[in-house]
Amino acid sequence: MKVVKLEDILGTEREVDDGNWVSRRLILKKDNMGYSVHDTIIRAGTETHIWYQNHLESVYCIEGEGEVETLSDNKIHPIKADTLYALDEHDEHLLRAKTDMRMVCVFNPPVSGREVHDENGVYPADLD
Ligand code: 9YT
Repeated sequence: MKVVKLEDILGTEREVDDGNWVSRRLILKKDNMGYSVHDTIIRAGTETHIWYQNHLESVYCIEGEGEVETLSDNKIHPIKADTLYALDEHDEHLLRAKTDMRMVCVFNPPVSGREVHDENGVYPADLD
């Protein structure tokens, strides 16, 4: 069994800062769980274009407030603490944070930790 503490991964390669967000990867592909688990802070006042064409993601907001706009229908989905959104159709979206938002994110397939969003907000498929 594994126990992972956030305090032990801060400042390591498992902490990835993209400017709009900082993601602490608690579980990655190399942990062989079949998914990855991230504790991500979305910074207040940011808007991020995201389109995970190669991944499914569930995002559970545990602190803060913002919204997701799905670009297929331009619907605005208010997100605050205790709300989960699931990108079950690889939904292209804009994530806007009104305050800092703390999100627990689960990715299937798991991310390796080396992905960065490309210009379309996409992570590449299945890096090792
Ligand atoms: C909520 C979301 O998708 N934020 C972007 C970062 C992503 N969660 C990650 O790589 O940890």
